[in-house]
Amino acid sequence: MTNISRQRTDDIPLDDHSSIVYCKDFLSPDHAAELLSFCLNELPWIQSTIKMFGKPVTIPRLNAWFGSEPYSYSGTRFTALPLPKPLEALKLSVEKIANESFNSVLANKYRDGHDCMGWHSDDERSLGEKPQIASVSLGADRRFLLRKKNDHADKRELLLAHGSLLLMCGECQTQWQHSLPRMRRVQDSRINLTFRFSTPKPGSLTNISRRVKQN
Ligand SMILES: O=C(O)CCC(=O)C(=O)O
Ligand SMILES: [Mn+2]
Repeated sequence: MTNISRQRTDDIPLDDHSSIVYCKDFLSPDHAAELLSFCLNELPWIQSTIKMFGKPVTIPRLNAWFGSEPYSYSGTRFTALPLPKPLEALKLSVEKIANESFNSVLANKYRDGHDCMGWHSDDERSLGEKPQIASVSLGADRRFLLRKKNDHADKRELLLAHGSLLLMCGECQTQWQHSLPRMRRVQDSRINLTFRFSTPKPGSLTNISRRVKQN
């Protein structure tokens, strides 16, 4: 069954070991507008080509990757860029709510409702066993779907609003998949910023800070 959540701050259990937290009014309207304009105009967006069934496919969105380590995704390698100042400040606010430290951000730009992201989990090995993923949305409201990996009929649906924060917790990435479907009527752009903790590869010179915050 599909549930649409419209509550302001919503702790939504998915199963005994997985939950999501949705904070609709995470950012003030002014801060959200400022960040949206910064991300649209200042981030170094690129459109990647990935390999699907051995064939190159241009993905239907733009990306930028910030952190200390490069990021690989379906054969594409993103060079890590330093986090711009406005996103550094945002990271601190996200960390307070998530009670966890993050060291990387994957930014997605959906130019309009034709851009989308298919079913997947954020389960790269570098993210660890049960990664918490924190996701800030700016711009056009878009549907966000979750489905259980071993029972695709078990689904949830949220409308991710401008200025909201979504936390995916527990076994969300091992037991569930998520996607952002096309919404052809939507003409405005949407930015999504996912905050992650990515463990550097052995031999990397990066200093790992403690993952769980102590305060
Ligand atoms: O745009 C979104 O809300 C989802 C982004 C996402 O799932 C990802 O970057 O892995
Ligand atoms: Mn994801």
